[in-house]
Amino acid sequence: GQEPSLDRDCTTLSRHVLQQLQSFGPDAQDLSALMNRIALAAKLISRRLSRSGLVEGVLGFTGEVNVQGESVKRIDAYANEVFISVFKQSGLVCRLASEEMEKPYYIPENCPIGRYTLLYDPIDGSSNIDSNLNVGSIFSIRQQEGIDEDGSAQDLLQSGRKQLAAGYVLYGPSTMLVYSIGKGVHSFTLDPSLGEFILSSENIQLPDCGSIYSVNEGNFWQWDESLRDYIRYVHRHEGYTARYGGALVGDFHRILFEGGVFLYPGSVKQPEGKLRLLYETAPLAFLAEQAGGRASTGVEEILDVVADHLHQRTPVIIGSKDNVELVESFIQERAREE
Ligand code: P6P
Repeated sequence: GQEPSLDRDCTTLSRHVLQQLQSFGPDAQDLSALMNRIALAAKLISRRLSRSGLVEGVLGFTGEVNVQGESVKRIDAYANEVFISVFKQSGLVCRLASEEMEKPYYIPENCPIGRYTLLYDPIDGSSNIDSNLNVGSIFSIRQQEGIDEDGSAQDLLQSGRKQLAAGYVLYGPSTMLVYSIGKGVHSFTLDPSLGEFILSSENIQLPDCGSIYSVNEGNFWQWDESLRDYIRYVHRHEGYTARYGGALVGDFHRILFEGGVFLYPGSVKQPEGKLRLLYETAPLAFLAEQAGGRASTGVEEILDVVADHLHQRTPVIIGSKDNVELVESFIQERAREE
């Protein structure tokens, strides 16, 4: 039955991580401490976002440009700095890799004792801030494997199945943190009055099939014919509804909780699609599989992709098993004809 509300109020993030791992080995303690650091970063960013538009420095541009070639809004730079400073103090993370940094950043104080690498997108969908719509942070934790001399971070390019933990923070009407350490997917809601993330859903499971498809149909003419076949199909068949917020974390969160499929396909101009593998699609693919769903590039599982560089992009089809398979069937159909 439902735990008494007090118990639920006291299931904080760090306690939850320890509970899951049962064993209190070094990994359990480390992952619990790391999730606590993520929570601290999330609280700092959430607080800043709640003032966006009021406080100088949250909106507007720094004039710099990130790996996307997008002009960096101040909040992206601020959020990137938050993760760096929070994890400097952790003593656990030796290296940070972010969309906002061309090369990974080694935390000198923590190396070489640091056992982990954090990969993250500090603020995803920052263009949504100006219209006060949701944005998110995405993170992935991997083992620190040696010190790469030339900073090419070859060890980070291994498949997403090497991830120890992954998740995201959704800065929406409430701030939610959703994570997995390989033992199911769990969500926490920030209680600002407590300053704590309190457990809200455990062992979230994606339904095998859902009615939502989430894709930017404005790119329709950029896609391969197979994706257009899929869109024509869902237009013609009852029971589908389109939802697209234009920010990955919010669009994925909707699929995780309601079922269906999110797609960001490749296009003629960008065959690899727009979204980054190591700190966007691989962490979400980790969650999707942990929640009983799937994440595909259209031809292979996202979690099997081995990157050839840090900021590599992949096409992504992610969500309920049956919905992902339906999209793939159109891709396979066209491939047979070629
Ligand atoms: P489009 C936001 O800029 C972002 O990186 C993701 O958060 C989002 O899923 C995607 O790009 C939206 O791209 O081309 O649909 O505007």
